[in-house]
Amino acid sequence: MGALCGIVAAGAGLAAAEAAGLAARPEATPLVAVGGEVIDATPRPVKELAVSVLGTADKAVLLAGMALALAGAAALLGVLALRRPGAAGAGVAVFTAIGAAAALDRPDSGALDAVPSLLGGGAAVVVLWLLVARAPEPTHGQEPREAAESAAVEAPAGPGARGAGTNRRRFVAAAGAVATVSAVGGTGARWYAASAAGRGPSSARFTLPEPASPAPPLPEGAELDIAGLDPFFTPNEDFYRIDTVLSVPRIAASEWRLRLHGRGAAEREYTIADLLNRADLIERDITLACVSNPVGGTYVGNARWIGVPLAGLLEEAGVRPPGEGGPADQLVSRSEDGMTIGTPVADVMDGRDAMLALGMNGEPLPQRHGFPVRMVVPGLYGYVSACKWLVELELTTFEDYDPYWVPRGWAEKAPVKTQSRIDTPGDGANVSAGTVPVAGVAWAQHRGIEAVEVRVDDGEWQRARLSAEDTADTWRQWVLEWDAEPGEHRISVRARDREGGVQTSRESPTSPDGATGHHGVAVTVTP
Ligand SMILES: Nc1nc2c(c(=O)[nH]1)N[C@H]1C(S)=C(S)[C@@H](COP(=O)(O)O)O[C@H]1N2
Ligand SMILES: [Mo]
Repeated sequence: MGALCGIVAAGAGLAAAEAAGLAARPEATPLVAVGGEVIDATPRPVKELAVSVLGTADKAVLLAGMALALAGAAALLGVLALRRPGAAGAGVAVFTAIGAAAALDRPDSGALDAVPSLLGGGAAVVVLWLLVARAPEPTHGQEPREAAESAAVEAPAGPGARGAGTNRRRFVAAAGAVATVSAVGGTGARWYAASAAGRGPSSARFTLPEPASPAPPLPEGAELDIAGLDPFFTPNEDFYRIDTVLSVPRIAASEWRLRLHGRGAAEREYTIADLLNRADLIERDITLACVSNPVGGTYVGNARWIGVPLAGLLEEAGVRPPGEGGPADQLVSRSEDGMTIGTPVADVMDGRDAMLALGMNGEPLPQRHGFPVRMVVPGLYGYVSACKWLVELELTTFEDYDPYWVPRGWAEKAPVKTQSRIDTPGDGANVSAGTVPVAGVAWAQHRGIEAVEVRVDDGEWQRARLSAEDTADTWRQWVLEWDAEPGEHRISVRARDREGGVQTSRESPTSPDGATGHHGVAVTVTP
C-alpha cells in the first residue's frame, strides 16, 4: 500500500513539474535536467559504449532508466511514509533538491528553472501525505474483502466497520484519479513542450546577422548521395564535442565581454553587439578536427560558420605578425571555464579565414559548441585553435607561455594531418558479391585534398571518385565502386593533399600531435 502511495505521489510530482516546465522552460523539468547532467558527467568511453550499443535510443533509454530508478525510490519512501511521514517528506525534499540543482546547472539556466522541481516536489509530498493518511489499515494476511467482512461481522453496528470498505474504495478511487490526471497531464505537457520546441528556439539568444561576405554556393556534386556516408555538413546535434568541462558554461550574450591585450596590441574590449554589428562578417565552410581523433575516428565535423575575421580585429588593435616585426608569435585564447589555447599569430594572420565564430550551420553557436563566441582556424587541430566560450585574447610568445595542453605532453603547434576515413562498408560488414560502393571522407584542411586512393587486400591503389571541392578548408567525400568478389577482404584508404603530401601508413598515436596510419576495414563478401 505504501509503495503504491509513493509511486502515485512521484507520478503526480513529475506531472506537476512537467506542467510547470511549460511556464519556466521544458529543459528545466527534473527528469530532463538530471538526465542532461548524467550525460554531461558520463566519461567518454562509457558514453561511446552507450551510443554504439543503443544508437540514437540512448537518451530514451537513459530517461526510462531514470524513471524506473525513481519509481523504486518512490516505492521505498511510500512504505516509509506509512510509519514516518516526516522522514518520507525529507526524502522527497532530497530528490527535489537534486532536480532543482540539476536544473540550475543546465546551460542557459536562470533562477526560474528551479520552479518545476520545487513545485513537483511540493505536489509529491502533498499527494503522498494525503494518500498515506487515507490508506486502509494493513489486513494481517487476510484478503481485503475478508478483512472488511470479518470486521463487519465482529462489530456489526460500529461506524468504523462500515468505514473500512468505504475507505478502501475511496482510497482506490483517489489514487486512481491522481494517477490518471498525472499521466494525462504529464504526457500532455511534455507533448506540448516538444511541439512548441519545434516551432523555434526556446530561449531567444540573438539573431544571426547577414554576413557581408557569404559563403560561396556549394558546388554541384560536393555531396555524394551514398547510404552510410557522413553528410557533407555535420548537423549541430551530431557534431562531435570535445572539451574538459563537465557542465557547459552558461554565458548570457548581453553580459559577454572579450578582452584583447598583450604584446604589440592596444588593449580593447568588445561586447557581443560590437561583433554582431561589424561590417566585415564572413561566412565560411570549415572542417574542424580533434587531435585525439584516432585513425578512422569520428572527432571531425564540417560546418558553415559565421564570424568576425580574426586578422582584421587584430590589425585594428595594431597587431603585426612576427614576419612583419610583431613582438608576439603566440595568440592565447582563454575561455570562461579557464581553458587556454595557443595559436601561432602567423597562421591567424596569413590570409586564412581564422575567425571569431558566432554562428554554426545557420544558428547562433549551440551552448556545447562555445556560445556565444568561439575561435575557428582552418588547418589547425581544435586544441591549438578552436577555443569555445572565448572571453580573452592575449598576444604573447611561445617561449613565455604554455597553454593548457602543452605541459600535458601535447605539441605546441599542431597543423591538421592529411587523413581519410572509410564510412561504408563498416568494419566487419557482410556484403553481397557484385558492385559495392566503398565511400568515406578525406581532409587536409587549408592544403586541400588532391586525391583519395583505395586498396583491396594487397592489390593496386585505385583512385576513388572525389566529390566536388567546396574549399581547401573542407573535407571531401569520395567513393570507389568496388567489384567485390566472395571471400574475406581488407580495404584501406589513403589521401593525397595539394602540397604533395601522402597520408603515411606508418602508425603513430594521437599524442603528441595527431594520429597517423591508414584506415582499414575488414569485409566479408558472400556469393
Ligand atoms: N573552452 C574550451 N574550448 C575548447 C576545448 C575545451 O576543452 N575547452 N577543447 C578544444 C578541442 S580539443 C577541440 S577538438 C574543439 C572541439 O570543438 P567542438 O566540441 O565544438 O567540436 O574545441 C576546442 N575548444
Ligand atoms: Mo581536440
